This record gives sequence, structure tokens and C-alpha cells, in this order.
Amino acid sequence: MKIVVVVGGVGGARFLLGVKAALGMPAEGSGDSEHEVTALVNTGDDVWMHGLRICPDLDTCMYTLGGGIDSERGWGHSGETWVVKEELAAYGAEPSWFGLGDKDIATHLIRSRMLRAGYPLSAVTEALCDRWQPGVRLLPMSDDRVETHVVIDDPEQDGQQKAIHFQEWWVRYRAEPKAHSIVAVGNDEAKPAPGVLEAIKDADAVLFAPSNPVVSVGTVLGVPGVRDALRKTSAGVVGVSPIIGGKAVRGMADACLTAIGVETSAEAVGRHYGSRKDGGVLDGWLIAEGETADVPGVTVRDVPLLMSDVDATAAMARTALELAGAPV
Ligand code: GDP
Ligand code: FO1
Ligand code: CA
Repeated sequence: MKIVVVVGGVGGARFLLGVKAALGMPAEGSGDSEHEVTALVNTGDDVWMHGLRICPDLDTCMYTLGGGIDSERGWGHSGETWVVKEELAAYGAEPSWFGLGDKDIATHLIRSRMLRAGYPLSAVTEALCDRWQPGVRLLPMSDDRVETHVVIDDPEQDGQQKAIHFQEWWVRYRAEPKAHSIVAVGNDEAKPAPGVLEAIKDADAVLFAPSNPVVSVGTVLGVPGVRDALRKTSAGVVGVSPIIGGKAVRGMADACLTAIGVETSAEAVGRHYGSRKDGGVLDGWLIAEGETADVPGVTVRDVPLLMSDVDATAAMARTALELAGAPV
């Protein structure tokens, strides 16, 4: 079977471990399989820092599936050291609020060098995955530069607003300043990376990981052509709610949802994605066990939704595949 999964970082990567396990593939690493999983990865979090191109969601997926993630933090390498970060701080180099580990920097050095040599991000990602062997095809949503920015009150100028990079809002300010709007700069003009639309068209099932609906899944859906491909594919499209009991399981997704005027509830997020019968993108929507949600035109099912371990996540993925009409 061919499975496409729309993903962001931590939530997306953990869900992919479960999808692989549900298909009988090793959760981490590669292995022979009759199945093919393609992850369409958000690149709106990407940023240049210290002359290096950082792609947090791609790297989180790559390290997680390749067995090299720091699973406590959810990002970066396990067994990381921070010598370069300390040296940069000693120079007073900004941004000092973003931590690049020594091992992680090797990834960014290779990526930046290849991008500067003219390779597209999709080719760079493929080259990096040669080492990590994630066992799924990691496709950036686009090779074009898309960077999410957040409009906040300017702390230095009363009554003025300013746009800051998503990373500054998320990591430096922990999403505390109210987001007046969230804009993925470049999204409108971005072309889907090679293989993205074909993967959706040829899929047996398309799943949305329980990733951030605004700055992860929303940004992938914002690439022109992606929504249209989702509406036209013969595959069933099923999403998994990242919201349980009216709260994001992890992180500050509520601040992103509030910024786009969507309530932090599984029902509201399901309605935000909408039914494929009605101009939206979903056929099915998984919500947490014991909850209810009325999403017109969408089949809603409640199941245990905590990705506490690979087995629990695989069970979620199996239900999602069943709902998409592609049982395993
Ligand atoms: P990020 O890019 O690292 O922020 O990660 P994603 O966008 O891929 O996923 C973030 C979302 O994952 C958050 O909004 C969480 O609510 C959701 N999430 C994390 N762990 C779980 C879980 O165990 N179950 C569910 N349903 N959602 C989760
Ligand atoms: N998140 C943090 O909270 N603090 C950091 O210093 C930080 C550094 C970092 C470096 C590389 C990388 O790939 C990810 C990193 N993250 C860090 C996580 C990440 O920036 C955000 O959680 C996501 O972009 C939101 O998905
Ligand atoms: Ca992200």
C-alpha cells in the first residue's frame, strides 16, 4: 500500500513511528516492506541562523525515524554536546535563544553547503536520509522558501505591531505574546516539491498526523495544489486530532488556533479542516476516546489518542487506515 502522511515535527514524527509499525515495518530505521510511506513535511518552521539552514520538522522526523532523536526534548540529537553554542555565546553572537547542538550542526552544515551549491531541499533531504535511513520517504512540502511569521505587539513601540519569525515567537517567547496573525511568508507562491502531488494522487490512504493544525498541517495545506490534490485523490483522507480534552497534548497549539479564530477543541479543528464533500479535506476524523465531535460530512471515531508508546500509536494508525478505507 501507498500511504501519505502530512506531518510537522514531534507529533508528526511519533505518529510516523506508529504508521510504520502498523504496516509491519520496523518503527525506527528501514527494512524491506511491500508498503511505501511518504511523509509530506512542513517547512514553514525553517530558518537561517548563523549562516546555517535549519529545518526543524524535517530533522525531527529524520532523527526520530532514524533512531537518533533526543526523545526527551523531542528535537535534536541524542547524546548532544554544546561546545559551538557556548563559543557563539562567548562571542555574543545572536540569536542566543536558539540552541544548535554540535552534532546537529553537522546536519545544518551539509544542508547549507548543498543548498548554496544549488541542490533543492528535497535532494538535500534525500542525501541526509541516506545516513539516517528513516524507512519512509521524507518530502519537504516545497523546495521554495516558506517561513512562518507571527504578528505581535511591538514591545518597543506602543501601538505598533511587528512580525517576528515563528521560531522567535515559539522558542524565545514560548508563544506568550498574543499572535494577531500567523503568516507563512512564501506559501502562496511555493510550488509543491517534486513527488508531493503525485504521492497524494497515487495514495491508498492519506493521513494527517496529530500535528499542529495551523503551523504544521496548515502550512502544508497552504502550498498551492495540495488541497486540490487532496480533494481529487481516490484515497480516503483521515486526520488525527492533536487536541484532547480541549487542550493540546504538548506545546502551544492553542495559541496558534486562537490566532486563526478556531477554538481549541477536537470538534473545532475537525470543522476547520472540513469535509471533502463540502470543499474541505477530510473524510474521517479521529478524536480521543470518550469525546464527541460533530463534524458535518466527516466520519468521526473516538479511540485512545495518546502516543504513549509505539504500540499505542500503531493502534491509532490502524484505525485511521481503516477509516480511510485501507485496512491493514
Ligand atoms: P512540532 O512541529 O514539533 O510542534 O510538532 P507537530 O506539529 O508535528 O505536532 C505538535 C502537536 O502534536 C501538538 O499540538 C500536540 O497536541 C500533538 N501531540 C503530541 N503528542 C500527542 C499525542 O500523544 N497524541 C495526540 N493526539 N497528539 C499529540
Ligand atoms: N526548541 C526549543 O525550544 N529551543 C531550542 O533551542 C531549539 C533548538 C532547535 C534546534 C534545531 C531544531 O531542529 C529544533 C530546535 N528546537 C528548539 C525545536 C523547534 O524549533 C520547535 O519546537 C519547532 O520548530 C516547532 O515545531
Ligand atoms: Ca513544527
